[in-house]
Amino acid sequence: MSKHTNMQRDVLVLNLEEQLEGIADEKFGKTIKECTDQETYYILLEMSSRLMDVAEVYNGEKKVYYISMEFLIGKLLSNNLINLRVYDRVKAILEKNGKDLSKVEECEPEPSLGNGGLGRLAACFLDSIATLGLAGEGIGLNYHFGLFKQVFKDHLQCAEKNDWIEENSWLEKTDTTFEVAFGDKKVVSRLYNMNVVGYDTGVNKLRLFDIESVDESLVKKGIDFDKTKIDKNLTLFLYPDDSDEAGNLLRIYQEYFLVSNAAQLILREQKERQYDLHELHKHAVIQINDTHPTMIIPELIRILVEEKAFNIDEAINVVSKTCAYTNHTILAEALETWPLKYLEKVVPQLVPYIKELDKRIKAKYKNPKVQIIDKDKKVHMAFIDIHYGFSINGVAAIHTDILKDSELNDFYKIYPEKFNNKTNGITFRRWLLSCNHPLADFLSETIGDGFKKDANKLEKLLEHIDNPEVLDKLEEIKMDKKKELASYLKDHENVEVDPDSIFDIQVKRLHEYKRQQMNALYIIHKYLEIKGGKKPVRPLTFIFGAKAAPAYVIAKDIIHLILVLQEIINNDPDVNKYMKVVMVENYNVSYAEKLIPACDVSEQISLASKEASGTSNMKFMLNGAVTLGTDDGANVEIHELVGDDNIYIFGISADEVIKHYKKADYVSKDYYKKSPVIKEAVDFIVSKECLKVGHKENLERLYNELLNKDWFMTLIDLESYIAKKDEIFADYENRDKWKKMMLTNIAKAGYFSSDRTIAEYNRDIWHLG
Ligand code: TH1
Repeated sequence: MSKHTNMQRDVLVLNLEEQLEGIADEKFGKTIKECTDQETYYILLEMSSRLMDVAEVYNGEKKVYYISMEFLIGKLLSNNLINLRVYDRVKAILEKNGKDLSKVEECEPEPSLGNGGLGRLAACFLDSIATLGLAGEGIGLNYHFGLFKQVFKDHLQCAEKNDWIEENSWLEKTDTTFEVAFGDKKVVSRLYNMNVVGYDTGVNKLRLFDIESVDESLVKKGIDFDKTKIDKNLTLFLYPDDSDEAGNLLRIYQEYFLVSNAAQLILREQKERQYDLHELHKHAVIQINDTHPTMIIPELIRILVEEKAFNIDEAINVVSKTCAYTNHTILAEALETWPLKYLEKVVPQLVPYIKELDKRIKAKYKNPKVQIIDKDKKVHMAFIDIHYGFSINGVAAIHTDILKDSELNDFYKIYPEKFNNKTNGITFRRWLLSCNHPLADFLSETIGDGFKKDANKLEKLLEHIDNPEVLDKLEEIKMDKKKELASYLKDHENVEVDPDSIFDIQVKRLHEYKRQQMNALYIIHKYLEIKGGKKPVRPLTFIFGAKAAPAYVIAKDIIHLILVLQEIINNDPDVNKYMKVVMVENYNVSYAEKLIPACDVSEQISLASKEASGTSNMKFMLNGAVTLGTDDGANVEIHELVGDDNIYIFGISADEVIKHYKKADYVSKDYYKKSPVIKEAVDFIVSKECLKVGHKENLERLYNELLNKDWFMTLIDLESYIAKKDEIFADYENRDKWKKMMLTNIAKAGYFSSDRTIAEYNRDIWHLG
């Protein structure tokens, strides 16, 4: 921080109370005491903005541009106060004035600019980039209604718009506008900025582009709107229904809108700084977050050739040295391949460049599996990134190995030097300091607060593994968090849960590969056991949070099943003393911040090989939960770090799964026929009890899916899952063992700080000064 700005900050912070009173008076003509919680939120928003305005702005010779369709930033107030190092003072000042900061936090609307892990990762990365003092910015879109807001009606998921933008917000409207030309129309964009403040450091920007002509009134009921009115709908929602052609086209319009703006912004900055564009790669590195922003590659090449007098070889050369790609999934349906005819309609100006890039590969390699445009005239976006970017990384060790050895093996053989792993991470500012103050404070008391800047210092906690006071305190903090959650669930979901029960939590996007349906089958199994007279030693609370993509029929059926089970079980007097089920409505970042600190058992049960990394697994362990999972994604690394004794692993291995897919020899019905336990649980889905509460169509469809398809092999792992889960619940009674497992998980979580991840990106890919 420069001397000058430092002084300005000191003045503001020294007189914090006066400043806050001043803002209250200016804005509302009131004292803080007289302000409502809502007004107090706006006062703190203003105060934070002033502090951020005097913080150092990073301006290196080289900058990273993290381009992403999603930035799941969550609420910002609490985090910004923590990173600005004024949280405790603000809290005390508010208390003095009869206000509770946590109530004030509730007034902030939550932006939902992401689906799940991929978007939240981008947000954690921005926090770490700023914290490490690196020059970097995020470039994304300013969706007016974000991802939909989930409501349950009649045990079904319904989607409504999430109206989050207010007059006063963290968004700053700028004067920057660009023209974006599509094949059939032009729109004008406008840039909005959000400050991203590092922990005790300076600020970077998140750049969010919007269109001037957007029309919110296009959305009539739920989330339905006319998908063809691009100039009015472009930035209304994230990831519109992609079940039809109009939805797919809209997604391509959005993606091109993002990259066209990004390219214009980046090139304008190069010009302002008088850099030679032939040296673009020395001043800019573009990290492409999954394939969604891949069109930045042909777009930059096009601009350099058509507007900057580059020849095509020069343009391809410099762009290839500037762009790096992160792969987040091997699921075929998530790897974007756009029909060439869609691109011809939306972005005809890019098509000659994509064809040129394709032609060069066809001339060099005969292998049909590495071609950008395939024989069906589909464009493989990831292949553009791999051929014409300088780095490709997976997001956990096992995931990168699968990319190298199977999924992208043909490419690995061509470009072994481009492949690298960057195991995901999470920001400890949000996922410990902000969401779990009691734990963060206790850790500071016990091991000093060095861990706040260097997460590896958490390992010091291991020195206390035999200290009963420390162990008891960890247990007490967990219990307090469970009580808080129980009271929140009572108020918001109208479900009463016992804080003395085991809290078993699965929160993540709803997808068959993540196997929420397997968790539901266990719940059925337990329910039937209790009905049959076998009671658990301690009550069990099963909590879910998940949104299903509106066009993903089976995912919505799984939500339906869970809501039906919730209704049956919670209202059955024979059973509800022993178990409860809660599917929380509209799971989002703020909900995660309440659920994660209260969790005992973290469910990470994806079919091995399918979860690229997972990041909730890291958040849960950091907050003292024990993982029940498959050897998949980052679970593998958690397993290595905590050892066999501090994690519960079950199920077939990634290698076995890959073999089954290759041989196409998995038949779910065989498992159903062979095992009475499996049969009983699966049959219950279409039992009288379920049909009485739920809908025949949804339940039967799910039942048939499990019996006849089960693409993600739920039934192959169900028995070993049941056995492991019974084991983990039994071990919970061995309190000494359990508390030690909690401590070990917290102590070993340091590796999963996104500060480590970002330091690695910088060391291996970005090379920022
Ligand atoms: C997720 C992965 O599923 C998860 O394993 C990983 O931890 C996370 O990314 C961050 O790396 C993905 N989310 C999406 C969302 C879309 C498309 C692909 C992926 S992969 C829309």
